[in-house]
Amino acid sequence: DDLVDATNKRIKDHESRIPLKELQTTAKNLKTISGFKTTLENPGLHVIAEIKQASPSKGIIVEDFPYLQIAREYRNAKVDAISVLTEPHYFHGKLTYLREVSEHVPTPVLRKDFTINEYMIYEAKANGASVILLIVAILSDQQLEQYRNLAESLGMDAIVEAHDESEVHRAIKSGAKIIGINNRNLKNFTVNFKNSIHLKKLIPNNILTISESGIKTQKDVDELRDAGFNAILVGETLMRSTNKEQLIRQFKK
Ligand code: IGP
Repeated sequence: DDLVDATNKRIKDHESRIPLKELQTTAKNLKTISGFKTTLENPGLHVIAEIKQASPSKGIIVEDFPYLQIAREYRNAKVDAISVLTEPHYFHGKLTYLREVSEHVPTPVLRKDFTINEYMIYEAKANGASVILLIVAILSDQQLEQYRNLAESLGMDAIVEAHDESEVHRAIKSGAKIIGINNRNLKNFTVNFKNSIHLKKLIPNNILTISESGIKTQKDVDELRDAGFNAILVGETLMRSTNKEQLIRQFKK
């Protein structure tokens, strides 16, 4: 709830600086990479690598934050997408990180933020995003469907994020084409793959699935691959790694 309140305040500030009309024009004219969903449809476990400096559960993760260099390392390791945090208060993110990363590497970029209105969707596209995140816990059924349709009409894909059984059902009902299961319990920050592996079974095979958060070891990755996930989203483990390329190549095997 704090996060949603903070997001509301932040977006109000942006709206007064960049009017919706202006953003819509930029969003419609900007060429971004499409085909994230098509990539996930290929066989194998895909990797989405995240760029973030901090998180609510860990605080500052890395002091040094050369985000463009990290983006290039991810790209060299041939990740399937790069997730960029744009939320400023809890994750120390910035919209400019999203825009610059999208300008520097030819890899689809996910805007990782708490999308709560249409303004943020145009803003994502106008800053180079190929994919947005829609979190079931903070949106109504109507918003989930409407926001996904808007994203798709702008040539983006939407990851619909769930972390319990009822949220998975709502994600499916909303017509999600890609569902992200968050392994992290947002109330106590514990991570549980078993939960994610159980929830995966509730999702029809025509919907693509991503396992998100708390992925550390090769064993974690193998377990998620065996469970049939199409992709994993890895943040902290990669941010802390001194050889990101090698770690990603290993995960992909
Ligand atoms: C990455 P981790 O534990 O590998 O750093 O997690 C990602 O899943 C996490 O950042 C995340 C997130 C979110 C962040 C998942 N859902 C929603 C912000 C908003």
